[in-house]
Amino acid sequence: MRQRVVKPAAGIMLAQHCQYHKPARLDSFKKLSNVDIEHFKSIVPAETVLATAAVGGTADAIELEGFNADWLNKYRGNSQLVLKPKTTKEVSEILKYCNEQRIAVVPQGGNTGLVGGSVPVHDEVVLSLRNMNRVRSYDEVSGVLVCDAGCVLEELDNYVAERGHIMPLDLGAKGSCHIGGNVATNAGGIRFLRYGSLHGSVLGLEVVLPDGTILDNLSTLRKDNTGYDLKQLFIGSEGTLGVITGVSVLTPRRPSAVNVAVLGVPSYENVQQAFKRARQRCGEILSAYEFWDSNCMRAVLHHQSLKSPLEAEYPFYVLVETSGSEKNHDDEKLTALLEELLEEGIVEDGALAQDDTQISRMWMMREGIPESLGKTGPTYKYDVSIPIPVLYDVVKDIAQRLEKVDLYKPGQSSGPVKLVCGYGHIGDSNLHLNVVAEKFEDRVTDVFEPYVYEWVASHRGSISAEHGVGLMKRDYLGYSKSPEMISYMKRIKDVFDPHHILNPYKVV
Ligand code: FAD
Ligand code: 2HG
Ligand code: ZN
Repeated sequence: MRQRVVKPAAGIMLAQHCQYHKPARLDSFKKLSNVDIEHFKSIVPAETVLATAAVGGTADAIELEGFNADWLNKYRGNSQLVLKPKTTKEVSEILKYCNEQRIAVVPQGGNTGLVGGSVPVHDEVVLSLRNMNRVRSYDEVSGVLVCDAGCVLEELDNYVAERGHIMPLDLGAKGSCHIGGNVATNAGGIRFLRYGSLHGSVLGLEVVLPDGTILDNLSTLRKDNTGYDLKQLFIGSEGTLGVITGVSVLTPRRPSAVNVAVLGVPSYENVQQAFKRARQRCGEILSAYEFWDSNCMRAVLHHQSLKSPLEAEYPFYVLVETSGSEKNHDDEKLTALLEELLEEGIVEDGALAQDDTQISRMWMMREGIPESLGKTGPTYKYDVSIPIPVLYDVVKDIAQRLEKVDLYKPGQSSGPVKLVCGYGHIGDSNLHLNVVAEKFEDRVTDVFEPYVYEWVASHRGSISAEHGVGLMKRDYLGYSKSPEMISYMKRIKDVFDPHHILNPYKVV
């Protein structure tokens, strides 16, 4: 079982968090008073109301710290009130009141989001779903799970594993993130290659709208063509249209045979060739194809207690996973693939996991990258979709731009920029470009913002493959969406949230 995902060292970064454009507080939002706190205490259990003295409560500001600061310690709000309702009805009453009173609200799941979407910008009320964490039903025949939005992904995966099934998504933050947060961000992760997007796996949602209306669309049906599929609008809406309180999701049969190999690859060109070959040779049992570069590998080996399964260092590493039901058959296929790749020089070394412990160590190597980079220093993160042939070019390009202006010296772990690296779900054309700096500062940011977004747009990519827009990319949405599309997005926002109380300042 994986542990809750660890936040990078907060102490180092707290002083530096505010290096981002913070929009001004909108005067149209009410400032909370003790009258509001008393009202909330009358509609939800008092112990689920966490209010500071500034608004008539008794909580210490430090108790609200974990709700005000994001995982990266980059974005920080100043909320004086956290509400942790236990039922959908309570969520409905909270929102109805906030809507009437024009009180701004930020829905929060596990707070593992990476784009500043999950924390307040100013004094918005934090509506945490963490107390809504029950499985509502599970159908072992169809594999349909219906649960509260605040269930932790890993706990759900354990729950369905006991019944022979698997959650259709998995990510490094699984020990902390909620299924509601996953749906709200349309999270991708490491099982995307095999099971696809949540737009396909989520069968129904229960959503509370800002005016308190409960939209019960908690269908368990795979097929339903009765007009507009409203739930799709909430998948990836990042808490701006409604609060997701219940989720119905299709869980596939858990594969009984899983094999993992890590490969040492001499060039990015060869990473692509090996992918092509893996698809040819493994076909339907190929379940993940992840890559990372040598800078990531050094960081992960330094910060996690892991040893590389390969003898030497390589420019690139690939993790290949197969999942099937015939152990011997799958073993043969992966072994044959490895032999072929080695013989043809496409890869220079490869290690095949011999047991479950080795499998999980190999995965820790890949999934431990964000945490390891966070321990190295404050990290700028770009999560982009780019056609595979040019996917790694942007990493090289950014490194060169930083070198040119003397902000980065590759191989030296000090300086304004310590590390530029690339990794990600290459099988899904999804690159994570990370730049680890000494601190978040304008002279560094200006080198690659908006340059990265221009670069991505020029290749018809997406400025967010999986983490979403949040506050971070709000002003850059135009690089991936046309003015007409943005205008329709705004109109949809107006329909569901006419007073814009839900997650203000984010997305559109
Ligand atoms: P939060 O961070 O709390 O919120 C995220 C957004 O969703 C916010 O805008 C918030 O307002 C909204 N929201 C949350 N809950 C609700 C709700 N119930 N109703 C309405 N809106 C809501 N992401 C990937 O896609 N793939 C990865 O592989 C991946 N790996 C990660 C690895 C690490 C180590 C970390 C720290 C993050 C990773 N992420 C990844 C990003 C993050 O974990 C996902 O975006 C995740 O889905 C967020 O879930 P959460 O419960 O933490 O949501
Ligand atoms: C991953 O794939 C996550 O590990 C996080 O999406 C990526 O931190 C990042 O940039
Ligand atoms: Zn990712």
